[in-house]
This record gives sequence, C-alpha cells and structure tokens, in this order.
Amino acid sequence: MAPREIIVIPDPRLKLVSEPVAAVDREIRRLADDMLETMYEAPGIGLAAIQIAVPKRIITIDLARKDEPKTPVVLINPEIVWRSEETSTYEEGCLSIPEYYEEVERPAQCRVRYLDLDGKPQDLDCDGLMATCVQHEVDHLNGVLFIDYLSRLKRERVMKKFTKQAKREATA
Ligand code: GNR
Ligand code: NI
Repeated sequence: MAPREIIVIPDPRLKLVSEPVAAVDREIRRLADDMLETMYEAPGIGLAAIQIAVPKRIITIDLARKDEPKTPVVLINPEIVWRSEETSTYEEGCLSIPEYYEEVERPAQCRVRYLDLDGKPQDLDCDGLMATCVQHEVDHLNGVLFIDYLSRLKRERVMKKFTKQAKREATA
C-alpha cells in the first residue's frame, strides 16, 4: 500500500467523467488499497479515484472517528438507484478544495448499487452523513464538485483563490 498525491482545483482532471471498472481484479484491489491509505492519511471520510488522478469509477468511504476501529467501504461502479424527496444540509468539505467548507443541500437518504472487492453486486441504504458522502463521491465520478451547487459568486471566488495559488506555486 502507498498513499498517493491528491489533486486539487483548478486541475482539469477533476472535471472528467470516470470510466467504469471492467473487471474487479488484483490491480483494482491494489488501487482501492492505495485510495484507502490516501484517504486515512489526508485525513478524509471519502475519496474518489479521480482525486488521485485515476479516472475509474471507484470510491472509498470510512465514517469512523479517529478513536474508533476502521470501517473501510469500497464501492466500485457505484450507481445511486434511489434518492429521497426529503433533503438535508451538511457543511461539506473536499480534499481537492482544501480548507473550504460550505453548506450543501442534498437528498437525505439514498440507495447505492455497486460492486464490492469480490466483484459481487451490493445495495446499500444510506442516510445521514453516509448519504451525503456517497452523493459527494459519486459526483466526483461525474466531474461534479460540491462547489458546483453554490452560487456562481461563491464558486468563482473559491476557483479564483485556488487558481492564483496554483500560479504562485508554478512560478515559485
Ligand atoms: O473528508 C471529507 N469530508 C466530507 C465532509 C462533508 C461532506 C463530504 C465530505 S467528503 C470529504 C473527502 C472528499 O473530498 N471526498 O471526495
Ligand atoms: Ni471531494
């Protein structure tokens, strides 16, 4: 296992639509392992493969607190097959938009269908933070970031800040 570098906005790869995984093989399990390690090191509660610059439809999630046993979940080719009418609002953050947090309203519950690490189809009913996190991660697979739900003013302000920072780092 090895942690990998997390890409940040305005990296254009974050806008890519990731490709489905054709077969859950050793290479995919290795990638999932690296994603978990990267997520724990960050630390974050979720990670999409595109955040380590791999455009494949894989996400990892672990909502366990630091003082609790790890509960890693790997979802391959996840598809949200049901969303509740009821919504909830969470203050979201993203490892690809470091240290920026805003409230986002999303369906409060959802059901996600995916392949597990054995390639076996699974359904998972989600609510609370899990529902928010699953939707945040599946959005990444479609090139969507949580700032895309904010006002244009807020989104452009944060994009500008990170674009400036990237330019400073490029010329430093
Ligand atoms: O670590 C993360 N925390 C978080 C908090 C609220 C809503 C979503 C998230 S996901 C984020 C990690 C990340 O960027 N995943 O793509
Ligand atoms: Ni994110």
